[in-house]
Amino acid sequence: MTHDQISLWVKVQEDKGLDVESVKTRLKNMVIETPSWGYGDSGTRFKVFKQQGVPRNPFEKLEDAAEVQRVTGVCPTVAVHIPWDKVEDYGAFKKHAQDLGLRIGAVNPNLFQDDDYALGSLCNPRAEVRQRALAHMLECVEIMNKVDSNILSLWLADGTNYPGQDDFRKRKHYLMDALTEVYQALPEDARILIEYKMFEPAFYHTDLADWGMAFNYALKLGDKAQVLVDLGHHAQGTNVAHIVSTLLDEGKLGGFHFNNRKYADDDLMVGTIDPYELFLISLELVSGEQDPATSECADNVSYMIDQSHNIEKKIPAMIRSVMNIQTAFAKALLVPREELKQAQEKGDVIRAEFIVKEAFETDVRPLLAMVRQEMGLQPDPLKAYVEGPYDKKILARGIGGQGW
Ligand code: PSV
Ligand code: MN
Repeated sequence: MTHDQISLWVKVQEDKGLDVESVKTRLKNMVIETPSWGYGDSGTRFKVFKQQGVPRNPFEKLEDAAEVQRVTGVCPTVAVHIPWDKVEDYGAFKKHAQDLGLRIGAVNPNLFQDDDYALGSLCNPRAEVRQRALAHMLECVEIMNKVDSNILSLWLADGTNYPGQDDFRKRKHYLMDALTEVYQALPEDARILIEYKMFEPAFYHTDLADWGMAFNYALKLGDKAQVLVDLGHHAQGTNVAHIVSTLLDEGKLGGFHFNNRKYADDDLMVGTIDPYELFLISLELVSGEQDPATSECADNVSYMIDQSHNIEKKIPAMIRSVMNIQTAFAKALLVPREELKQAQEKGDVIRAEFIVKEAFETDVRPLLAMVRQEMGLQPDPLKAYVEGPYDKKILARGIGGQGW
């Protein structure tokens, strides 16, 4: 991207009335959290594929995350998953993150990989299993204290496979009781984000099936409980942007798990299958930030990536996802809100749709190149990674890194 191309882009946008400086500032302030599990080996239900150079322990996962941060500049935090990232000394773990210029982000409990959880964890019909799951959640709260995390991220894999298998309402009460205890144990300034998922691993029902159910628990628990939207967890055709907007308006949008899907919870790289959906979601987020009625909630939304890179290389995949989020967000920032508002109020459907689409179709590469250069980065993070030494250096780790 030449200097002239960038200057021309700025001129065209300024002529259209865009405040390029504030758009740049917003982009520079983005924070996108990457998941420790996105650096490890993963696969499908059928096979975990092993790649050479994958981290062998949680410390090395942080090192990979630091590499993503080095080239993107917007990924200073890393989500961890317990027990996958269980370590002896969390002080040393936190220090390792700090030394790499990172912080620990959300702590994710694991309520799905224990033999005891076949019939559920917090909603299991057996009291001793529920108790065990609750103890694990409380252990994660303890870890939050040790690593200075302020988000407990809950994905509940609980559900049933067959009609009649268990009592929906009983399970609902078990969950409420457990979440109440966890909520009370949360650190002072921390939040619990409740993730919903329509199906899988359970197929008849899941105990937290949709945003309405997650919202209901969050509402009853209190201000420190909010909803987490994972882009792969809805029925085909669901209008996720509308869900985002509703949650924002209610002050209950806590965070995202960005990824992309074609069919179900595919955990593909963000923005690869449906970039327009990602843009429309970004539009709601930007609109939420710019409206004083919703800005407090919007400003605290945690942008996290949740992916499993099965066939692609982990670090470049993560970089691509970050870039795709930035692209969608940059386009959303271009929408002339006042003009859009006027078109909406006049009922000018054609104009309103055009305004939105035009922003989506605008090439924001010059803008992002400029932002990155001003942040002291290379304009193309992927190229910076590929040309750097890290990709080769990690090969020495060999095959057989940590996976699920
Ligand atoms: C499984 O669906 C899942 O992808 C959930 O989205 C969680 O957030 C993630 O795994 C980590 O447990
Ligand atoms: Mn998720």
